Amino acid sequence: MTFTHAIVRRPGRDMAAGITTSTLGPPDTAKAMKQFDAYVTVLKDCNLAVTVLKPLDGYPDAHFVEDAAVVTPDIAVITNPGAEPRKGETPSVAAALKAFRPTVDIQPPGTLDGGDVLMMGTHFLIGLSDRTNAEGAKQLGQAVAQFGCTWTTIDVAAGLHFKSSVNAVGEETLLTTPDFAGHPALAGYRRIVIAADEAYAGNTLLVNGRLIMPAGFPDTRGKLTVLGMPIVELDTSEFRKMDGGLTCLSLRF
Ligand code: CIR
Repeated sequence: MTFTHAIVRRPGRDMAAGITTSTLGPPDTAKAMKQFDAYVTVLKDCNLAVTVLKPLDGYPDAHFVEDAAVVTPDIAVITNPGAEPRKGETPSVAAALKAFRPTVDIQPPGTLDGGDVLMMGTHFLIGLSDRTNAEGAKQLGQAVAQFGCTWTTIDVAAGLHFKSSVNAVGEETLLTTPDFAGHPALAGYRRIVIAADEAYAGNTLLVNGRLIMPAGFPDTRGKLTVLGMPIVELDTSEFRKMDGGLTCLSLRF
């Protein structure tokens, strides 16, 4: 799929107050800003027009914009994030998306985080996690089914979101951690399985023929080389401290 746009949000100075399970210590905010700027530069290098939203006061995770919406070629589904402190992030993302797509809202009791949704062409893989429940997945599935898309759910037994572990690195190719490699829902795809000690590299992003991967995972980089695409490594250390990574930092469409 070719993307033309991305929406990102500059991290706020309060980003260290976000939710995390990581034991890597607090993020260095100044360093995170530089990492964010480098990320935006790479998205622009991939020929995307990038909309940069302002930090959202009181929402220290709001720069992880991917969780607030799922943007398809037809619609933008505005999520109901599963974590209570993140629910107020969606209105400003919905406002930004209204210029591009009709919007549809996930309604409670459905909860959904965009990080659990992987679009493989017209098929949606939807992770059921601590953030995304069956009702939220069903509402998303029904919304995209109106446009001829199909969907299936997958239990997320490892990692925060489904895309913490599994991502598209080709139209029919997935990069996956060993935890998901044998899952029946992924059986129809070519799978590149990364080593367990490089699990964070599962959060690699394919944009317009380029692979953007977190820096410092040489084994995974070697495995991705066979795809013959340019690979760009980005340092995401400060976002990793907050359980985030490359896919979480943007909405691409
Ligand atoms: C959270 O726990 O919600 C944030 N600290 C991290 C969100 C990462 N988002 C993503 O993987 N899509």
